[in-house]
Amino acid sequence: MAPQGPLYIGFDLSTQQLKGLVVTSELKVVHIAKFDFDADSRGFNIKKGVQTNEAEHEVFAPVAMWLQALDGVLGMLKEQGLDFSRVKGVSGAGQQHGSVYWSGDAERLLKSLDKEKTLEEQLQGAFSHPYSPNWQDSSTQAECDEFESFLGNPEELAQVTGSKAHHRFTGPQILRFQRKYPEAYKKTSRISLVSSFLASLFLGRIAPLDISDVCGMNLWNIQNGTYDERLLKLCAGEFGVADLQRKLGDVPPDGGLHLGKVDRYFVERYGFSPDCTVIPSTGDNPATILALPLRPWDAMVSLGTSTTFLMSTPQYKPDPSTHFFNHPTTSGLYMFMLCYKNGGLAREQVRDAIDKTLGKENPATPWANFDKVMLQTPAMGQRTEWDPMKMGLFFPRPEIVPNLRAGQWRFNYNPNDQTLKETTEGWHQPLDEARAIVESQMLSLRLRSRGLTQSPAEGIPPQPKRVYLVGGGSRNKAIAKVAGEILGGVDGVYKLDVGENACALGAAYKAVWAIERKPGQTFEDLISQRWNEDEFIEKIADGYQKDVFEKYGKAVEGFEKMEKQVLEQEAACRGKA
Ligand code: XUL
Repeated sequence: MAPQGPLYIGFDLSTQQLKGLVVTSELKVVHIAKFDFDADSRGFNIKKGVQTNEAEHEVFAPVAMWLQALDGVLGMLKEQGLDFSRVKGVSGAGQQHGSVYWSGDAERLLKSLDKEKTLEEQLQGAFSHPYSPNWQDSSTQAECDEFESFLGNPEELAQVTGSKAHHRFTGPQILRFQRKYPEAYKKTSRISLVSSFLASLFLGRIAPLDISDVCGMNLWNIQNGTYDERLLKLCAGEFGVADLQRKLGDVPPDGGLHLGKVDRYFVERYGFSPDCTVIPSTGDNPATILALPLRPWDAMVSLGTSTTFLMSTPQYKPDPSTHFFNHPTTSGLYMFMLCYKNGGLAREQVRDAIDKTLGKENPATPWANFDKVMLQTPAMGQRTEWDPMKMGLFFPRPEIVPNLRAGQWRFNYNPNDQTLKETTEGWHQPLDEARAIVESQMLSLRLRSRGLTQSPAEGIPPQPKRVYLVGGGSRNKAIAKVAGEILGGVDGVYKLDVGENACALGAAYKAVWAIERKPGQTFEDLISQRWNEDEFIEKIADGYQKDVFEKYGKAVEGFEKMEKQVLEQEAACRGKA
C-alpha cells in the first residue's frame, strides 16, 4: 500500500525555470516537476528566462510567465499522480532581489480566483507593472552611488544593511522604478520580492517579505530588525516614506511562521486540502543552506558558472565585498555570502588552453589533462623552496569580488620578504595555470571568510568544520583536494549530491520544519534527526592538513596584497583616462 503520510512542496522560482519538489516528513523526494521558461512558456519573447534592454542595461522577466509556470508545474504534479490532499505545507525559494509591483486590484483579484481559469488569465490586472527587474540587471549605477553617499560610504551601508549597494539589490531598483515610471509607482499597492510573490499566490493575499530575503534590498537594518528610515526616505523620494512602508509591509521574524491556509483556488482546482499551510518562501541562496542541516562554521561552496560561498554564522561582520543576511530559519544566526561572477568559465578557459598544448585525450573526460597537470604542480607552483608563489586573478567577466574589470593578472609573491611582482617569470604556461587558477579562487574565499571561522580545538587554526561542495565543479575531485588544502575543514570536504535541486529541497525542508517542529525546535535540530547523510553527501577530499594549510596562510597574505595592488593600478589608470 502506498504510504499516506503528510507531504510538503518546495518551489524554486529561478531565472530559467520553476520547479516543484515534493518530500515526505522523512525528507524523501517523491515528485519533481519542472517548467522551463524558454522551452515551455507560451507568448513571451524571452531568452534564458528574461528580456533585456541593452541600451539601459536592464534585465527583467514578465510576471505573467511565472503565473503560467505555476499552473504548469501544478498540472504536471497532478499528472504524475500527486495526491494534493496530503500536502500539509508549501514553501518556496525565489531568485533574490527581483521585485513585483502589485496594482490596487491585486488583493481583490487574488481573493476571487475561479478554478476554471488559469492564474495568468485572471491576474493580468493584478500588477501595476508587467515586469520584474532581474538580479542580472545593471541599470542602477546612479542609484547605487546615491545609496552609498546617503549613508556616507559603502562601509556604512554594508554595516547597516549587510551589503554595500549592488545594481541588483531591490532598494536601488525601486528608486529607479519610481523615477522612471512615476505613474506605475503611484498605482502600486504593494511590492513583493519574488519569494513573497510566490507565497502570495498560494495565500490568496499579499504575503509579507521574508526575514532573510528582505536583506537583499539595501533597505533593511539588520541589527535593528526594521527598515532603515533614512534609506526608505531616499528610495521613496517625493512619494514619501509612509507610502513606501505601506507598499513593503511588515516583516515577521519567524521564517517558519504559518502565514495562513492555501487559497480556495488551489483546493478547488488541484485538490489541495483546505488545511494546507503556506510558509514564507525565502531567497534561493538562503534556501540552499537549508538543503542540509548546515551547522554554524560549516561552509558551502557552489562551483557553477559563477562561484558562491555560503556560511551560517553567529557573527555579524559586514564588509563591502561580502553579504550578510538574516538566517532564513534560525534567529541569532546569519547567512554569510560571497557572490563571484567568475568561476567555471575561467577554469574552462585554462582547461582549453592546456588541452591545446597537450592534445585532447578523451572528450568523455574533459578535465583529465587539467586535473593531471594541477595535481602534478606543487602548491603555489613552488618547485623549490626558493621559488616565489605563483598567483593571479582570472576574470573573463567583470568581477564583483573584488570590483574589477574583466582581465587577467599574474604575480610572483615571495613569502620570505613579502615582495610581490607582476610577472610570469618562472611560470610554465599554460600548465602552471591549472593549479594557479584553482588556488587563486580558493585563496579569495579563505581571505574573505577567515574572520568568521573559529578554531575547532586548541592548537588548530580557525577554519570551517566541514566544507560542502555543490554545483558542476563539485564532481571534480582534484578541485576538491585543493579546496581542502586551502580552506581546511577539520571534518573534510564533502560533495552534496542533490543535482540541481538544492534550492527546492531547502524550501521543502523549510515547510517540513515549520509544520512539524516542536516548540522552540531549530531547523538544524529537526532536519539533522531525519536527514540521512549517506544518501546525500560523500566525503571526497581531506580537509585540514597542518603544513599545507600554514603554507596557504602565507599565500593568503600575498593574495591580499596582490588584489590591493591591482585595484590601485586600475584606479590610477581610470584617474588618468
Ligand atoms: C544573489 C544573486 C543570485 C540570485 C540567483 O545575490 O543575485 O544568486 O539569487 O537567482
